[in-house]
Amino acid sequence: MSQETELLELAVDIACEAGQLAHRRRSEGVAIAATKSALADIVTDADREVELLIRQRLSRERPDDGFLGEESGAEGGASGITWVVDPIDGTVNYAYGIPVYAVSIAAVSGQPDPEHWTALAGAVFAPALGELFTAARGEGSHLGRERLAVQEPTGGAGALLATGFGYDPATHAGDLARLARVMPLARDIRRIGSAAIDISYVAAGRLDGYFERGINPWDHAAAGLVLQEAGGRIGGPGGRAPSTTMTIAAAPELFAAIERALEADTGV
Ligand code: LIP
Repeated sequence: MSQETELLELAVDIACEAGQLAHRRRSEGVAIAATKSALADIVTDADREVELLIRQRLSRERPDDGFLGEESGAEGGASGITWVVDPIDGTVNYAYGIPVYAVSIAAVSGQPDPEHWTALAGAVFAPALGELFTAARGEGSHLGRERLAVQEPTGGAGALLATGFGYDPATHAGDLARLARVMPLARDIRRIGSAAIDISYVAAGRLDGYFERGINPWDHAAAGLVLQEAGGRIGGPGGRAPSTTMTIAAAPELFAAIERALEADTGV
């Protein structure tokens, strides 16, 4: 068994257990534990509990690996492998009872930042939807058992694009200006509320493309590999890695078109 497959099997096992916990806690009622970068940037007790479960499982089964989680931060390891985790991506959806949220778990090698890491395995599990997206480097990506392969949009009606808006209202004018610049490429826009699901949907052909300013490494680490292994591209403008400045995800030609549409972006 390859290292990638071994890491993926563990990611899937833990993501499924963690997702079932998140789903159970949602059914029991969700409490907001705190706000973070802005009033709209919330964390629930479930976010924290789910990340703790994931961290404890990984610590038991791979004690020498590093960890980078949205809620509990970073811890170095000795193995050269780091687990990049978003316990509940789509937290606002989760808090409102919108069943579109996912546990995102990726294993990466190298420095644990998107500019330098090599993603080896990724699992995105949406428990309320009963859908599991997986990828192992060099071994393809799947939705359940279905092999994924991205396609460029056809038919001339434009691309079905997804995006998002930051938690800080001060960023919304810039987000809307960027959306206006990309709109000529689109047949329509979706705002799904979970970057991991957005990017996985591009891999599955449910969206043609995605772009968003302000998402974090844990939001895209697993889904980005799912997309790459389906023949898609994830990154920032100018060949840079995805970052809080901008993340674009699409088949290669559409990626370039979105990148060009954003190139007048003043970064506001
Ligand atoms: C969310 C992203 C989403 C973005 C939200 C938020 P979280 O991550 O998945 O795409 O629009 O602002 O960043 O906070 O739910 O893990």
